[in-house]
Amino acid sequence: KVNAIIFDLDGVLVSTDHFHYKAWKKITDQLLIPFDEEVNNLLRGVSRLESLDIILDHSGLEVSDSEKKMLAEEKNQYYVEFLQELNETNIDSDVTSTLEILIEKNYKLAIGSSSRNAKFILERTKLKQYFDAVSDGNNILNSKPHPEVFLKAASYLMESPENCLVVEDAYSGIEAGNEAGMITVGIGYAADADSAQFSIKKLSDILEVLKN
Ligand code: G16
Ligand code: MG
Repeated sequence: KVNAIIFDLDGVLVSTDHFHYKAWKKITDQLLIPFDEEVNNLLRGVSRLESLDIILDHSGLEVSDSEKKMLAEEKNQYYVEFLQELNETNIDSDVTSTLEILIEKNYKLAIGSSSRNAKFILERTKLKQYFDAVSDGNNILNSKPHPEVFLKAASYLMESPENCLVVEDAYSGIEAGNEAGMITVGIGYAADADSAQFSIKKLSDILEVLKN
């Protein structure tokens, strides 16, 4: 029985994925290394530093650990600059109406995001009010596909994993949800992930999934 729903943030509730792309693109242009949407898709759900490793791996460029730290920080400065444009008008009405219906149906709702900027994004978009708990990049040691971020969310909600459903746009996030022993639903980029137990086109389709 599903009691709680854990939502990934970037790519599920809000389209910040494009801001991540633009911020990394500034860095890769400076370094004169290639970076495209295809590589960007590999960064979904992956932590900041691990994302940089993936980008560097694709380019063959080697940099020191201290330089990596600086580059990741610089990327975040660009990203946070883009986030200043974000507000509640950037949230699809399908998202807010679905969250409202789920609350009315007494589901507990949480965020399970790899981002260290999750709370800032939730505040800027006025999404924060819908959630009973936020598990994000600040409270985990291992990022997706490790299940930690979702297991923490479940424990904040005081629910056992088998009663939780995860909505994800990243393959790494579907893997993390499965690993956590939760029901997994793929959307967006992960809508055709074979490993997801369900696949939806828009967030409100989750209401149909819950009838199963
Ligand atoms: C998001 C994005 C990733 C990003 C990660 C870390 O995760 O999908 O691309 O690298 O957060 O973000 P930050 O640099 O803000 O800490 P999610 O889990 O919400 O999709
Ligand atoms: Mg995501």
